[in-house]
Amino acid sequence: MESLQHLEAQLLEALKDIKTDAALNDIKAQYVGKKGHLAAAMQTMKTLPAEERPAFGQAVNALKTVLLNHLDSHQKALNEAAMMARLEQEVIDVTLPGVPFEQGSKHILSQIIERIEDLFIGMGYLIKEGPEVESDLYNFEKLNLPADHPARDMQDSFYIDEHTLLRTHTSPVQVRTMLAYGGEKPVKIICPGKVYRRDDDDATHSHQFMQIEGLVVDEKTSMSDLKGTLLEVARTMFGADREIRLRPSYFPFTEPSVEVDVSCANCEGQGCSICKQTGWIEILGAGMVHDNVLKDAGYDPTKYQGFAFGMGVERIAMLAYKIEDIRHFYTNDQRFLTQFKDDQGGLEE
Ligand code: 2U9
Repeated sequence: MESLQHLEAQLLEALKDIKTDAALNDIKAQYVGKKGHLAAAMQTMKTLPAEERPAFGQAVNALKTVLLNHLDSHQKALNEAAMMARLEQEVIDVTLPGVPFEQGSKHILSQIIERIEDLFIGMGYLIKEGPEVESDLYNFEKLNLPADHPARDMQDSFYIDEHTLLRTHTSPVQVRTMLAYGGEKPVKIICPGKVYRRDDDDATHSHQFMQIEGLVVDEKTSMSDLKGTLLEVARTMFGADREIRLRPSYFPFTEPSVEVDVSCANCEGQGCSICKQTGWIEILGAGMVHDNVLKDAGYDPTKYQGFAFGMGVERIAMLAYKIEDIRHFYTNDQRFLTQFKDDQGGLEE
């Protein structure tokens, strides 16, 4: 009985040094296992006089419960310590600054093209694209520019072979569309895309640039339809208060032809350095489609009329955002590009 009483104290003393599950399992075996101290105590019971055995048996059982409780508490303490150690190792400092996430934005030329596309989609136009490597047939011949026309000079275009060149405008897309429509269906399209001209690059010229051209062919199409349409373009790009004026001009593929000015948003028409004191800025060219062009694309000019227009996207962007050098669009300087977040805002500031 006396040695039984010491067992609890012994166990508590031993547990003080137990830091691992394995060591705890050893101790558990030593005390409450089949060959442990309690089992040995039970063995000694046989040597006791019969009247002492029940009390001894009860004492052993009670002690077993007490020892198991101590072992269990220690196990819980070990588990808790292990969890705390893990938490400490996996600690996240929520006060540390985050890793910056740089969000890109659309190129300013793409933004302008999409804005003009949206305008024309709203007016029922289709967007058409075509090849950048073209035949002289679609790029010149079908646009009323015959073989001896000065605009077809080898010096002015990038020829690939005698009859193949990089397109100098997106007009061949309109020609292809008219031919595909077979001279019967009305046409209402805009054609955005890259074009190429043999120019020396400088602040206002580039051998490659973006154009948007438009073409409407129908049975009652007039110059006033053209003017109303171009007024929408001017107001979309330069602000709701803008006015336009048309000046006579010449293009081989339109007759009559006009150049289109927008009233200067900078000085409200008073005259400033941006509009060279005139109050007006040239933004595009346009006209009624030449009879020869309608005919060559299969449309009967006594039945159909058409209007067409063309604009350089870089020029529009330079005017709208006061960009002074066309080469900024192509050199991918982040300091330039990041100024134009796609917010639809800047153009009408
Ligand atoms: C077809 C019939 C007619 C397209 C047109 C212009 C006037 C024009 C220039 C603006 C600045 C080119 O980028 S720019 O240098 N374009 O002035 N373009 S009418 O006329 C067409 C096109 C296709 C079948």
